[in-house]
Amino acid sequence: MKNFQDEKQRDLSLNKSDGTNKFLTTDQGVRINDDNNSLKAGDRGPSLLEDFILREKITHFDHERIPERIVHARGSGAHGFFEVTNPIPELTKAGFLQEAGLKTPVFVRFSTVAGFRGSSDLARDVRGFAVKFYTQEGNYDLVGNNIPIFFIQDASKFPDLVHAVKPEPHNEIPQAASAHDTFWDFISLMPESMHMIMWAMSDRAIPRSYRMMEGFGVHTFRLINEAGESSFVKFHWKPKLGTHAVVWDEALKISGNNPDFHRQDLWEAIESGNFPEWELGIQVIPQNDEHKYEFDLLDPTKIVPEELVPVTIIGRMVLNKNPDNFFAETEQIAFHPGHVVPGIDFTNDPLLQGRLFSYTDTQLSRLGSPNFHEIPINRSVAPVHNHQRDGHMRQEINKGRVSYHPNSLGGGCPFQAKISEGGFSSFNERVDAHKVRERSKSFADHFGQAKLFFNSQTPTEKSHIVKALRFELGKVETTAIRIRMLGLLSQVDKQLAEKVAEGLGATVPPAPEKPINHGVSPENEMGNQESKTVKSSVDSSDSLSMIKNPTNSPTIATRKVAIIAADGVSEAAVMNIKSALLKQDAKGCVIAPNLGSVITDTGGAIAVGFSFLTTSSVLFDAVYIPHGESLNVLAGNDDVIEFLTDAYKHCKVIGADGEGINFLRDIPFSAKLNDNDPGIVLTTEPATETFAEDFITAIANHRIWEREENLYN
Ligand code: HDE
Repeated sequence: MKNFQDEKQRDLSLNKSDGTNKFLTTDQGVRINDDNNSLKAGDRGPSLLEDFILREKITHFDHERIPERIVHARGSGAHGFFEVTNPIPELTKAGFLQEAGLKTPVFVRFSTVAGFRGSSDLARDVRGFAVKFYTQEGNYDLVGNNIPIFFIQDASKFPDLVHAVKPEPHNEIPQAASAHDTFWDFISLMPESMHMIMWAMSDRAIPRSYRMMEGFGVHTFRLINEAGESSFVKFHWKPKLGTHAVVWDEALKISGNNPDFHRQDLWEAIESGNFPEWELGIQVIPQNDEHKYEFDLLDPTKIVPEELVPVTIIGRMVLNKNPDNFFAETEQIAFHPGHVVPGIDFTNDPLLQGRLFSYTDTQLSRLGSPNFHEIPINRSVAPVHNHQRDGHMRQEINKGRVSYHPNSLGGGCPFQAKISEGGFSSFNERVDAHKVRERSKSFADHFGQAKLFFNSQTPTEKSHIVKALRFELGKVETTAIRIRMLGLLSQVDKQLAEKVAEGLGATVPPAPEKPINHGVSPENEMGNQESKTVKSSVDSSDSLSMIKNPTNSPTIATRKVAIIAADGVSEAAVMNIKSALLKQDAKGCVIAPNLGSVITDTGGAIAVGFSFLTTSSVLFDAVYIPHGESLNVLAGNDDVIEFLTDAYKHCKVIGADGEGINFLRDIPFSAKLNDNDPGIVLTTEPATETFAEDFITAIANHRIWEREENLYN
């Protein structure tokens, strides 16, 4: 079997350049003799207009920036491959899904939605999860998110949603945050957003890592087989490392300490050979089951519960190469849900239909030309021949006098492909209807699946949702908006609304306020539809909970552990933990009052990774306090107390041995320490394998939620 895994890298190599051992030149290839001084009339005189070297350099610099994406501006990407594990020829004729073991190159870009390009990775937000497959039949883009549904049902509301969540237009505040009046004003008037709000207020919106989040195609798509038969499909990416989040207070602190937290995490994992991996799963709904469920498959605010249609794994994706140049690859990549290949097609989901227009349109202003497909990262590895011509920055030199079809002068070339030759043909769907501006009645359930999601959460997760809503609505200044939101929340779950209300010092309104008209029909206050609740046929779904999620795998690979040290630290203890962590592909990093190295109890020197000034507890997954004279040096140190207190508060595992145990008991939070806390791993016998094993097992459980105040106990 021919594998195409490296094909895109070969293609990109045509455009790569490396200045090592080369002369410095102008853009025209002229060697530069002095790059430090402009040409002047005398060494103290004015600069001369004829200085083409200066003019070229400054002009290029002046035009270096392109508009950032209106949404998903901040992102990070990587190269990799997709490998078929379970081919599905009976469902689709897409070539890249036909044979087990077949590998197709991919580029993936993860992103936040609301923040500007320079904002923090840790905003409470949906994450984009966009995958470009460079297939032999052309580019296929699966442009999804880490949440399987969306805020709105119709594309016409997207500009409103984005205007509402972006910084407010009069003062451009707040950056990368939904916790402000305009967002919640809009949401409180859009009951269809309630299911998505449950997800966005859950810990899904503050992932621990891009490598630890699920991805979803969101819309229902179609698969088309060789016989032209269609099935509906939902796409799922399941991370090998499980789905994990940070806690909100931690997210806020990470934003200050390292706004590039996710970007760096992805970069470092790939550089160190710990390649992030996901499985691709599909939920397949036969064409004849289109109307079988209590929700509409075309409604992007609904999931298909896995209890009704299980997810079948068909392949895996591995990210194994960082970009060489952020701008050329991550910034210039142009995704489009309309980039499909034969065997994959759209449905009439009205949100998807609007997206099919938007993505080319936005590239025209962002990348500046209809030739954006020629930019190396966007270039298809399948041959491209057509009669599209000219335009800004055209790269291709089309030969011959013919640029139209049909033609006889060019022998009819390039010629159309029959379907049997791989020509794309749309699904032969029958459409027979009146032209209307209406929302389907089957979209009117705005609360059924919001309830399903909330009911599926563990008490810890429910408690986090309440706290997130208290935070977000607490930042809203207009009381009426808060109250309107409480009314909507009470339709999801009474207790949820009451607990949020308690934090806001408000009361839940007895009857939810009727949302004002958001449609076009003046005779109906709700626009074209009455908001109603349809009971989900599934009461609770484990796959919706991160804590119960079966994809959680007990591994500590790539996790970071802080080892608190100073001069006099036990060398055996530090080395024992370091090597035990390394065996699990995790990393132990020594943190000390100063950089350089610490002198150990045996007179050796251990390199310090960070000082307390240059790092923070929130950048680590666990903390270890080795014994030794170092503890006397560190006793009473405010930085150490803060470091450990944050680790404790953020439910992280803390390990200590020997006198380290007493050291821990002197930290103020120890008064709250529960003897049964599984995240406090202590031993009087330092540097043993058993201790390292216990410590590692505890870290693999991610967080010790029992420590938190739980509003649902
Ligand atoms: Fe997007 N979206 N979107 N979106 N979207 C863009 O395209 C848009 C939606 C998603 O890393 C833009 O190139 C409309 C849903 C991702 O480059 C723009 C609507 C989902 C990315 C655009 C939606 C997404 C984008 C901005 C409602 C999940 C980043 C820059 C009709 C399935 C891709 C760009 C990357 C980017 C429009 C809704 C995912 C403006 C009109 C639903 C992951 O074209």
